[in-house]
Amino acid sequence: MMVSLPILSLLLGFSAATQYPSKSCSSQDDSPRFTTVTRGPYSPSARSSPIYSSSSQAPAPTAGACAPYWLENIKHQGAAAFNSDSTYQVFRNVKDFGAKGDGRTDDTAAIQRAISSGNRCAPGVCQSSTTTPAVVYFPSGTYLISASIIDYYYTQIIGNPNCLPTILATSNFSSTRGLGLLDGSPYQSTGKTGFGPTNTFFRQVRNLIFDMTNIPANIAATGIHWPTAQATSLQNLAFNMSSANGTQHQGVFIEEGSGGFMTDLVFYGGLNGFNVGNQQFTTRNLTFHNCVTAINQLWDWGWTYKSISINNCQVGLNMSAGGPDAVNVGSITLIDSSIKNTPIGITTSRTTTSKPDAAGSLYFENVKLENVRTTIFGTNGTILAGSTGPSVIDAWSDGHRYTSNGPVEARGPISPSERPATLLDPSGKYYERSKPQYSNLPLHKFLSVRDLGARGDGATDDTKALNSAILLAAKTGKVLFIDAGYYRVTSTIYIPPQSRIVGEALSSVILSSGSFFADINFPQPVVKVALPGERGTVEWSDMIVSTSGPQPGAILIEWNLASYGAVSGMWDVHARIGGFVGSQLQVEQCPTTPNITITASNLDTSCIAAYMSMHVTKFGTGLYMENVWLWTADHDLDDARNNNTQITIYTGRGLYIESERGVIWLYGTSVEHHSKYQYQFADTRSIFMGQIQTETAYYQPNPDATIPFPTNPALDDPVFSYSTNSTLPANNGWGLRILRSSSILGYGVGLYSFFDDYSTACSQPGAGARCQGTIFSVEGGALTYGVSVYNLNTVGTRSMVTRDGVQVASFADNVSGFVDTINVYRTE
Ligand SMILES: *[C@@H]1O[C@H](CO)[C@@H](O)[C@H](O)[C@H]1NC(C)=O
Ligand SMILES: *[C@@H]1O[C@H](CO)[C@@H](O)[C@H](O)[C@H]1NC(C)=O
Ligand SMILES: *[C@@H]1O[C@H](CO)[C@@H](O)[C@H](O)[C@H]1NC(C)=O
Ligand SMILES: *[C@@H]1O[C@H](CO)[C@@H](O)[C@H](O)[C@H]1NC(C)=O
Ligand SMILES: *[C@@H]1O[C@H](CO)[C@@H](O)[C@H](O)[C@H]1NC(C)=O
Ligand SMILES: *[C@@H]1O[C@H](CO)[C@@H](O)[C@H](O)[C@H]1NC(C)=O
Ligand SMILES: *[C@@H]1O[C@H](CO)[C@@H](O)[C@H](O)[C@H]1NC(C)=O
Ligand SMILES: *[C@@H]1O[C@H](CO)[C@@H](O)[C@H](O)[C@H]1NC(C)=O
Ligand SMILES: *[C@@H]1O[C@H](CO)[C@@H](O)[C@H](O)[C@H]1NC(C)=O
Ligand SMILES: CC(=O)N[C@H]1CO[C@H](CO)[C@@H](O)[C@@H]1O
Repeated sequence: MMVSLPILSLLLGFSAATQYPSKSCSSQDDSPRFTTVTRGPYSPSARSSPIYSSSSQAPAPTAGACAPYWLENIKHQGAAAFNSDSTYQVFRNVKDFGAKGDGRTDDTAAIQRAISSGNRCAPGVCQSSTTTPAVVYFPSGTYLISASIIDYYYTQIIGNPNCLPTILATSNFSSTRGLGLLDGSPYQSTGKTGFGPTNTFFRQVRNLIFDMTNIPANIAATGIHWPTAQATSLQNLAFNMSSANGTQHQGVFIEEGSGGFMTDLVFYGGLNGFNVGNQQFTTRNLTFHNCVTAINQLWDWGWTYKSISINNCQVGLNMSAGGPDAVNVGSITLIDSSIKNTPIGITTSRTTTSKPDAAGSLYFENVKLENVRTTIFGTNGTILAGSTGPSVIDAWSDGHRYTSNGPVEARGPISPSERPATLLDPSGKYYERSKPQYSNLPLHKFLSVRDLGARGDGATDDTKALNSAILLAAKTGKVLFIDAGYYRVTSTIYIPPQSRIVGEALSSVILSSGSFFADINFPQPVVKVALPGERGTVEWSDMIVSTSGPQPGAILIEWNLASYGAVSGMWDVHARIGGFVGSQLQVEQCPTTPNITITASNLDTSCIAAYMSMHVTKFGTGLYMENVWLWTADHDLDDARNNNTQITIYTGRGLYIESERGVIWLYGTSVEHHSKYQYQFADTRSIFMGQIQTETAYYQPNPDATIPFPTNPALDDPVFSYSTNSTLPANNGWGLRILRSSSILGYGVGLYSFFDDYSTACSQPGAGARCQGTIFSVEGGALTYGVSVYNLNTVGTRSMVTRDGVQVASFADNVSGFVDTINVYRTE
């Protein structure tokens, strides 16, 4: 998304020179007397035996024996298809740029060369670009740095996962260049970060240790500064900070943006492990040891914390920013986590009279405690006592509840969600699984699609070559490496069961084109994962599916695969529709037309770019999706004016799930700017959502959701009727529509409507949420049950939830700053 929001202006004054004020820990001394409570073991009512275990990374070999990593040694043939420099290098090994990794040589300049060479998109100079992607690879070693490494747009920074390389700061580390050992978007002289924080997409950092222990404890050192947005991830990183009394170190610092996903991070020491604020984020498997405050929440709308382990800290999660008169934190969802040997679990500033009314909303479920003096500490002392011995809090919430009726201002225990056993691991936690990196597979277990004849040059028709490479890899049990490139396809790409496919630099793009995908009444999948009825598993990561030119009949991903007893996954696989070189759907072709009334007859049909982003059919089941962004571009990433110029691209539907069995996990997914809906679930069940996020198309209601896509009853399309009554809310697409479905669990749901025909006046604070009438629809009468949504945040929408067409919750009852927040919504 690309709006700048008022709340951010509070933080824009922040710069590298003005460090975030360090906080005093003295409030611990005011903590209330020690209290003990013991609760029974966690026992969600619907639990029976789970069917699989949450898997982890392959264990790293013992020190000294560092196994080679296939990515380091595979032939490097990835290319930037639409970069005019034919010698442009996608894969960069930092050692080829002069880095020594010997722990003695200052590698700062060499690492920076590896990132910047090739005329790439630099912060402060370039807003965004898709033509200069890079993998910056670190072999094992210790890389000494004396100043910040500055990240560029569209960069994957990857270390050898078999023995994590260490980025070691010198004792005289200079912070004049940036904020942090790695600065994802350094502050410029303008006082703003280099890349617009809500437009900083397509980047990753994984498999590294950031060691700050040489930097004196009293210096406010930062591991990673990461003000980013969708399609970004941090994975498998450790932060080693000073544990000295008075330490000012922090691990990850985020002050703005619209994220995003992070997982498998470990923090040692420091004042704050996490010091973060952003519209929304999904974060899981974070472990904190010996931090003063494990998580300091600066602000948010919604943030989902899953599988968090906090050990030997002073404070677990401080969400009291702003104080009761101006609560900064919209909502926090914390599940399947533990807090141990930490005097204060959570501090909040929410009270019955705090402002804004619905802010500071907190939901937690299945949280283990051990030796925690106070679980929740409020402005006037203990809100929820702690526990000396081990105990579990099944579920507890603080905020606006809509259960049998609402709103009810509620604080206290609540019955936990009824968790379908099919979604759980053996310990009763929701199943989770990190992106496979194949660290223990030898190089000969990989095939390169380019070796097998696919060109990926953006021009050649690669349909045949890609299809046969995928089949060969599946048949021979190999992982298919899709080298960076744009693979133009003119009919469907079929991914059979047992496929394992991995892309490069988030720039391995399947690009549909031509007449096969041109019929709005006869849509075709671009990528079809299994045929209906096929069983098995598929692993697919780090890729993008896109369209080129008008493709009104393109379904980007169709998922038919049935996985039972094992789980299939999509990690960092995104749909990107329009807004990049090669799409033929840029500002030249598809400008916005806010001052022209768009009708079926004057609508520019050459900008109808997809029928649907993703369809999980009746057959598809056992699907794990993590960090998946289905994006219809709202602006041009390769705008020649370097100004993120907005564009109008029409796509019909976002993510449609009609799986009969369900069993689908959505960790850190977002779906944006489709016409009829972003998410729609029909006749399905057992779906876990851990922070989902949507945006309504910016052009709506000009035109509204009735055009250009005809209603397809076979897909249970919502029926909109065109309204000429200007006092009625317009027919914009749904953010989330649930019909005839059960056991739908939303742990963090953000449904945003910022615009009315490209004007944001309708979503400004105090404007009366005028962008959209309704955004979240629960339908199907008694056939829909077991829907639980925690921390629903909406923007610009009058009615936050409707049940069978009747308003359940009005925004006016749940104002929470820029957003409106409901803490708990449950159907019967
Ligand atoms: C910083 O320390 C390194 C040794 O760790 C030394 O080589 C270098 O000269 C120092 N730089 C400055 C600017 O003091
Ligand atoms: C952290 O740094 C200390 C001091 O350099 C070192 O002893 C320790 O092994 C490091 N821990 C990790 C996890 O890197
Ligand atoms: C930490 O430092 C403060 C003041 O600098 C001092 O009062 C306190 O006793 C110290 N704590 C420990 C555990 O050393
Ligand atoms: C959590 O992250 C740590 C650190 O990367 C990793 O060792 C562990 O396997 C992860 N756990 C799971 C369940 O993935
Ligand atoms: C929590 O953070 C606030 C600043 O947002 C600070 O004033 C307060 O002291 C912190 N509370 C604790 C217990 O550290
Ligand atoms: C907290 O304490 C203050 C000062 O004693 C009091 O005015 C306020 O009403 C209390 N708030 C709550 C929620 O108890
Ligand atoms: C559209 O209309 C508004 C107000 O009527 C005007 O301010 C704006 O300049 C117009 N935009 C264009 C692109 O013509
Ligand atoms: C860049 O876009 C902004 C609005 O998004 C506009 O005000 C400004 O004039 C544009 N600048 C250029 C150089 O096009
Ligand atoms: C428009 O809708 C409003 C609200 O439902 C209604 O009161 C009004 O009569 C309608 N106007 C027309 C012209 O139908
Ligand atoms: C239930 C509840 O707290 N409702 C409040 C919603 O917000 C408005 C304005 O902020 C209050 O007036 C209501 O009391």
